[in-house]
Amino acid sequence: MVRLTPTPQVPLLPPHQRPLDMTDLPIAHVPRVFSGVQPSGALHLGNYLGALVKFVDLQHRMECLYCVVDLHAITQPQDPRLLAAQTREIAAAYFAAGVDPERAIVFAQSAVPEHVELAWIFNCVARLGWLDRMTQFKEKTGKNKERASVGLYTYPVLQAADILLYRATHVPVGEDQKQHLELTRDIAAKFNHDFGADGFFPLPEALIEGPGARVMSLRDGRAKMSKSDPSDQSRINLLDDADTIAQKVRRARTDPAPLPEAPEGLAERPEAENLIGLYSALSGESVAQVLKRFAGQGFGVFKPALADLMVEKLAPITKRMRDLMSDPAEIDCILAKGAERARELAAPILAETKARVGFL
Ligand code: AQP
Repeated sequence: MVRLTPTPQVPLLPPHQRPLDMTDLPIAHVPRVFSGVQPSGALHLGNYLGALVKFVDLQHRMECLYCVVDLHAITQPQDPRLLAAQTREIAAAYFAAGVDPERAIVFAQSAVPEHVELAWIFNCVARLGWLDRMTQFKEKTGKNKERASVGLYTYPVLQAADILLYRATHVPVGEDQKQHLELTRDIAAKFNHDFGADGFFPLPEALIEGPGARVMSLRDGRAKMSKSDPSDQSRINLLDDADTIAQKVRRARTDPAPLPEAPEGLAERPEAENLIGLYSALSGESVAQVLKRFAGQGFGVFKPALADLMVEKLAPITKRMRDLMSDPAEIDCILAKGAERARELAAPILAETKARVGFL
């Protein structure tokens, strides 16, 4: 659960006033949200429901930083001619979904070099054994581990730095990021322990709950919807037009049985469960309510209703995204201002971290 009552923040000491034993901790942490999306391809419905919807909601309740994590994107090959455009596209998606850059701090990760500096320190805190257990690295590399970049392997360490650089306490993400968040907590706890800094870094909470926490591929109900899936038919992109959405939903893999009367009837039917889950997430109705309406019907009836709902919800976002993307200079300006604000928050935290490590 999100804690909404702010706790007072103990200000960081300027380096020259810092006592050597630093026993002024633990620190009460201001509730602060950090999250990001990689500009590694077209944003899809999973990113929207798993992350963006939560970003919009949280900005009204807490201080929020939303980053376009371009340093993460280059852990896998990116076309340099496209990366900047994709970074702007993610920012446009944030704003089109309802993130207000006056309220939340929105910026590109590479514009705040403090992320990389803290990541190096954390590379020396995290243990190889911890990273060896990360399932996303295994999923992304498959049998080609030897050819993966070192950056892809240490990706979760950079993610820990992204979050802890601002001493963020809450991280809205989809379910696929749960393990990485646990690693962030382990790194925070080990740093605090190793450097006698009890409570210096918070142990951030993942905000995963919500109906769109795990959106699955339209081609395989057991694989998550992903930007990097080679099949465009596997996902609904935020920039897809109405006809494309209708066609993708029509072609989505399903089974021949009619829809059940209750959620239990969706067990062992991953594709049906995914489509019903999408209807529920987009309509705001519970899965049980959706099933009540469509029980006994085949996908021939359900799919057009789902496609209509998707178009109704996504079309205004798509339009706003396109409008915003027609003015790249404006997006760059908003991101640059956001980076300045982010650096102001990060600087004293990084300075304190470096002092604790023993750097002059
Ligand atoms: N299928 C999904 N369902 C729910 N949430 C999802 N997210 C991603 N896929 C789903 C959430 O979107 C946020 C941004 O993700 P990301 O782009 O930074 O990284 P990712 O999780 O690796 O997303 P993709 O789409 O699978 O990208 P690629 O293919 O480039 O790796 C995160 O909060 C994530 O949980």
